[in-house]
Amino acid sequence: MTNQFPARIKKSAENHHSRIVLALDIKGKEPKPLLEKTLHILKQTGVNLAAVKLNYHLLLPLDLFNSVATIINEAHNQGLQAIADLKINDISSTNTVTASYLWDAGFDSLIANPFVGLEEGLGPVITAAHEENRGIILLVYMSHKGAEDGYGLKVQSNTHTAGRFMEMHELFLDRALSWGCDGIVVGATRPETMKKVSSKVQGKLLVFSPGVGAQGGSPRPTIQSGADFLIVGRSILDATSPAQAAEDIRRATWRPF
Ligand code: BMP
Repeated sequence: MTNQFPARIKKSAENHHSRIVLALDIKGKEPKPLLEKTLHILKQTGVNLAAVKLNYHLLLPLDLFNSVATIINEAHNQGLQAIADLKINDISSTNTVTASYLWDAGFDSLIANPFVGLEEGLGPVITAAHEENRGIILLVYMSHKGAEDGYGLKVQSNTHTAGRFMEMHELFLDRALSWGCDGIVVGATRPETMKKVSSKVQGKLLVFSPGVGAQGGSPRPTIQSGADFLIVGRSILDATSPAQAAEDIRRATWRPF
């Protein structure tokens, strides 16, 4: 079966004229008010979004098959895709169990770390995801300052680059392409990298970009540099009116595919 995640998220984007993935990074230790607050934000902002992303903020305190599934269900009812952001990063027997729980809860895609490699790492997860019609998004260059300490390292891959030195993020981009992934994450705080990546990707992968607003990146230039989607958390969640903030970013950044 062909994996339809890229087509589904583009359709959600077209339906809402939105390039926004809302990071539902809502804090709270009591599960019931946390769920209520999340659903409230989702109802207020959903019409301005293409997708939602759920991180440890919700996946640790909430019950996966109950509250998390309810949030995903609400997102789907609003025509939005749901991305699980656990940045999975382990051996394949663990990764595949993690992924199968996430698919059972209803997620459409997950974010993974290419550092662990393909064989006995992410390979079986990518295969299983595509069999289940779900997407895999790989980290290529994260948005925070210290990302340079990892993604900016110069490496020599004997299997991949014929002895040439390249930066880790270039290797990760090649992995995302050759492993048949669906999308990548590149920080909005790295406009030059974004331009290089998008010229190489040329529509073969969706480019998701976190780091606008609170982390210093700018929404419109990030889309103009080639990002397909902006991952936005605090600029919307902490605004006086999350609905208005989402609408403002949506209007400033919408363009058709
Ligand atoms: P904010 O807009 O509040 O900075 O949130 C960004 C979101 O994207 C967070 O959920 C964070 O974990 C995630 N993220 C990121 O900020 N940088 C990356 O490189 C990768 C991420 O997933």
